[in-house]
Amino acid sequence: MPGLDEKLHDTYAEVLRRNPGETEFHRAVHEVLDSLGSVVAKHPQYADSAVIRRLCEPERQVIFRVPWVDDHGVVQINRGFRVEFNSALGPYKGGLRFHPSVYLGIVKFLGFEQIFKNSLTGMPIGGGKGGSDFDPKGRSDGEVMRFCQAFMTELYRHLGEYTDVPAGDIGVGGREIGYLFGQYRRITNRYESGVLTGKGLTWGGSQVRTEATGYGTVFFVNEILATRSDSFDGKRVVVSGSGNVAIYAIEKVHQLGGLVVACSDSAGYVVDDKGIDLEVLKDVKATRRARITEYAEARGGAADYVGGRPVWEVPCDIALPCATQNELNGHDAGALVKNGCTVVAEGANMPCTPEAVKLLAGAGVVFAPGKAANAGGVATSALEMQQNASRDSWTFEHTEQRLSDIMRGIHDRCLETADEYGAPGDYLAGANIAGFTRVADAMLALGVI
Ligand code: NDP
Ligand code: 2IT
Repeated sequence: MPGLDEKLHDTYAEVLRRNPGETEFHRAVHEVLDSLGSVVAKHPQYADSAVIRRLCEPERQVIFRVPWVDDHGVVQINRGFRVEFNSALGPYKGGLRFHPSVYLGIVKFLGFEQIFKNSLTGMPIGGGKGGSDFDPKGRSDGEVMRFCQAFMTELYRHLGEYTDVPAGDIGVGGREIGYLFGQYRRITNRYESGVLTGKGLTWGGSQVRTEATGYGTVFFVNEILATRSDSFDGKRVVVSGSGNVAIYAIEKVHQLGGLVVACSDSAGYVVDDKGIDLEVLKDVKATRRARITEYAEARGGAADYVGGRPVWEVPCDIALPCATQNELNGHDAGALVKNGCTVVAEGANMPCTPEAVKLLAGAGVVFAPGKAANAGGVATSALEMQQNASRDSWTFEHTEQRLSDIMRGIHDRCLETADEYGAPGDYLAGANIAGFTRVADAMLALGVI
């Protein structure tokens, strides 16, 4: 177990033994444990009360069959998941992912990350995650609706505004949240707005939730730059993905004076040296759900499409991985360093492999881990819950200001904690330790449950 403090070896060995084959989950746990050596040395009560071992075991895991009928009358069977990981700080909170790669190990890695991310926001939300191996690509609206209804027909009994509050993630956006909320309302006969977040603005949603993850990531980078008396002005930025997080990261970079010159989807990337045209990108990817090749076609000679290659080969000052896990490896990190990139901030969850993280750190590139940099999405979900609970709705400006303040708070907490534990400037250590101590203290107070 390279790098792990001796006191944590047994905990990690137990995770490996109990969760065979769940490589993404193993990695997420290892990354947090790796930061906790100085914490258990300073505060033996965490080790004594088995708080870390308890944190690694979800409070509850639900796996269920999702049967539905496609447009040809054929019965389809998918698998649904909800992992309710930790509720020491509040109701389980975290998104739903619909993607063919989803299995228990992915949901557990995401749920585990979510505990520390949600803790870092300082808001009253526990950690959970869910999803299905359903692939929305190429499915009609009717098929997506019937799938969502079938999914919620089982999931509803585990949810509630004081129990478990899902939201979106890969493959789950406003359309899916609408169908899920509709079915929850129909089954329960309750207009319980606080049971899901990411709702539409006319039916209980919050301003800025759609934009929040991408905007929040860019606010976080803006704080990093400010500590170096720098700004986005004139910076070349590369963003991976072209979904919800990527689109609004691009929008905020442009608002702050940077230029996003490339973005991607799962098949390839586009380079547009004058800056990504967001109107075109939104039309291709968000409205028409088409392939990013169509972006290059729509831009004529202004943009090029490169298929099957990593977007990280495009030279930039700042890189924002906003697509999926393990999308930026050691080789990609090497290319970024060679081309002079100085900041990498994770809009996605765990997009950088451990080799990449190590290489970036060794080269002096500032690395902002997802559990800090992309926490703006779930934080704004918590703001949506607040508005639902008080039957209120805030303006865009007010909500965006709250988001910006929250991201500054997370940034500062990471740096202060890193300093306190002898790792100055290390955002990864700061995020892991600050996220851990808040939730661990709550667990200690609540007793062995
Ligand atoms: P979307 O479904 O809106 O977009 C996902 C994007 O990533 C698409 O461009 C997709 O390409 C690409 N992508 C997905 N899977 C792969 C893959 N295996 N390889 C390469 N590219 C891929 O999802 P989001 O934007 O919501 O989520 C993106 C990331 O951000 C995820 O890691 C998610 O967990 C994380 N996140 C999301 C939050 C949210 O509020 N939505 C909050 C915090 C983190 P294609 O179109 O080809 O499928
Ligand atoms: O990974 C994440 O933080 C999300 N997908 C958002 C979760 C939420 O509940 O808003």
